[in-house]
Amino acid sequence: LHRIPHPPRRLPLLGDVLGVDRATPLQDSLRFARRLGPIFRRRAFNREFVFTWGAELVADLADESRFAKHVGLGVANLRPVAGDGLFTAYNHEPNWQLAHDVLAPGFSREAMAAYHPMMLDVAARLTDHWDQEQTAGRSVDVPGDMTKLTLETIARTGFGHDFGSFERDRPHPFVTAMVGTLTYAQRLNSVPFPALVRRAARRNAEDIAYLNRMVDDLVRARREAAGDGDLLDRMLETAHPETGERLSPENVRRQVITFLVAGHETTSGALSFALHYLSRHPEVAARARAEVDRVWGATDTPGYDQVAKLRYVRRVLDESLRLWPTAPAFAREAVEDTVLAGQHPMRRGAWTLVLTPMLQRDPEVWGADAEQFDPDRFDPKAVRSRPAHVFKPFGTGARACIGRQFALHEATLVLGLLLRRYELRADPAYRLSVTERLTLMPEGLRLHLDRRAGSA
Ligand code: MNH
Repeated sequence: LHRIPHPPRRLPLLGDVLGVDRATPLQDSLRFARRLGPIFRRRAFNREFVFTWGAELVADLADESRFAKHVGLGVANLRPVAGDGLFTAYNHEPNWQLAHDVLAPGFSREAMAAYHPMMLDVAARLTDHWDQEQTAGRSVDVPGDMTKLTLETIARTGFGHDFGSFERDRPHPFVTAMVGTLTYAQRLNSVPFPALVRRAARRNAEDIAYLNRMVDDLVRARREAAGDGDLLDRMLETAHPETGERLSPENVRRQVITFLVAGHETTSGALSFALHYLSRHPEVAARARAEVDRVWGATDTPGYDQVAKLRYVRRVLDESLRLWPTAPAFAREAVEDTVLAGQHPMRRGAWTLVLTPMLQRDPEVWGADAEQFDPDRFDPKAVRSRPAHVFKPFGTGARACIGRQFALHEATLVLGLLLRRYELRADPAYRLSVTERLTLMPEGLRLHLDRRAGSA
């Protein structure tokens, strides 16, 4: 451990908390990373964390025979909300494998193709809203509207539910409660004793109680009237293919909350960053738009297969997720005593936090212009020229994101629809500012729209 660098000046109790901002722990860590190199330590309130981002180290951490997901920090702080749901389950909890096996078919190609028309319906509500704003000469609230879109999409495809987000002036109480619990979970990492935030803790308990009530109502309604084979039907009805076991009612509640939260917040951020970059790179937007016109022809309601064919739009998305992976870190623990990359001894259970944004900006891998937005980094030749495990926005191994295809399909579809319908104009005064609540989101991003001639 003594070989791993740390900041020079350390306060006896506080540790390395000088010059850090409680609201932006991730961006602070990125600054430390640039100073201290591919592996470093940070201490706060007598707890010490090891951060890793060097490509060689991360590739070694991806070895599933020696390392596994660690449920720590922000993820562990979400246990009161999401319990042994898929995202927050410990590796050894039997409900992880059970839920994984029961729910994986909900993300198969067939399942995705069935979600596609529902995604189109929700996207039409977004474009209706944007048409109105455009006609009225108003700019649009990108992160706010992307959050409405992605919440409605997961609610509709997963649970046959409609939050009515686009008909509301203020976010749905579910969103407020969810943002509350995410912010609280992040904040717990930067206070020495939870007792210091007693009022926030009470607020958090209320948020969790609200989420539980809302989800219990939703599940009760479904038990009375069957759905159309969505995720919730699978949770309630599907027995494990081998053991015949089913998810318990308490676990179903945890899974519904998990999917409603994990299924929209990160996709919303990814779409928002992509729209920001498209508005700043008109030549990229023009190329992407030309591809949409070519692949979709005359139709504004593409079929399922016409989305995967938007190769360049997908590169725009990948490049946005490279610079701002919206779930910006994941933790790995040693499953046995081992030596990380032949250099750093780790005891069984020791863990480190992988800083994805730094991994994905490492100039040794991505070149001297790694901080620049350039979707051509993801053309197939360029991808083949890079080592494995240098692009990890969806995590790694058995506990990687189950919703990856879902998110990529939804986001590519929506970017295609928006590029086809609008020209995006950035506010020249806007400077990208990133807010953190475990996930990342561009703050205060508004865009002006022009309708394209000929779009229906
Ligand atoms: Mn998602 C796990 C990123 C969209 C549901 N997700 C993860 C992990 C990352 C991640 C990183 C691994 C975290 C860890 O190792 O601790 N997820 C994303 C990103 C997007 C995303 C960047 C969008 C862009 N995720 C989605 C969507 C859904 C979803 C959409 C659901 C519809 N994610 C999950 C679930 C897990 C997860 C569930 C936990 C999987 C497991 O541990 O088995």
